[in-house]
Amino acid sequence: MERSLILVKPDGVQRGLIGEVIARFERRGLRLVGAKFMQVSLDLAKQHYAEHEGKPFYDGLIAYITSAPVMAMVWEGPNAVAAIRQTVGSTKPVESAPGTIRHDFALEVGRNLIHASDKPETGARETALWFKNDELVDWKRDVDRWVFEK
Ligand code: D4T
Repeated sequence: MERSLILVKPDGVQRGLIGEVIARFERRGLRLVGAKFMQVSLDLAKQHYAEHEGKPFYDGLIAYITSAPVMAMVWEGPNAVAAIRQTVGSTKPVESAPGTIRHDFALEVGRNLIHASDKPETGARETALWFKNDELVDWKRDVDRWVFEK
C-alpha cells in the first residue's frame, strides 16, 4: 500500500487547522498509520529539505519548518501520493485548484500550510526519516472493503 508523509506545518498548527487537514484525508478514504506532534530539529529539517540546499528560499524554508511545532503523519491507500497531492493543491497556493487545502486556507508559498510526499519513493523515504518502525501501526478498518477495491 502506498504511503505519504504529511506535515501540518507550523502555520497550520498555529492557525488551528490540524483537525481540518485530518478530516479531509479521513473523508477521502485514506488510512492513518502514524502521527506525532513534534518540534522539528535543525538536523531533521536539513535532511528533509536536502534537495533544496543552495536555493534562494532554502534558509527561509528551514527557519519556517523549525519555527514552531508541526503535526507529522503518515497516510496510506491505493495511489495515496497522487490522491494526497491532489487534495493538498499546488505548491503555490494561488495556483491551487479551488477546494484544495492550499487554495482554501493559504496565500503564499512560504506559508503553504502542509507538506505531502511528491512521489511513492519519496513517501517511503520520508516515512523512514520521520518515523521509527514501532511508531507506525499496521491495521485494517472494517470499512476498507468499501473504500479499497482490492
Ligand atoms: P513541500 O515539500 O513543502 O510539500 O512543498 P512541495 O513539495 O509542494 O514543493 P517543493 O518541494 O517544490 O518546495 C518545498 C518547499 O519550499 C518552499 N518554496 C518552494 C518556497 O518557499 N519558494 C519556492 O519558490 C518554492 C519552489 C515551499 C515548499
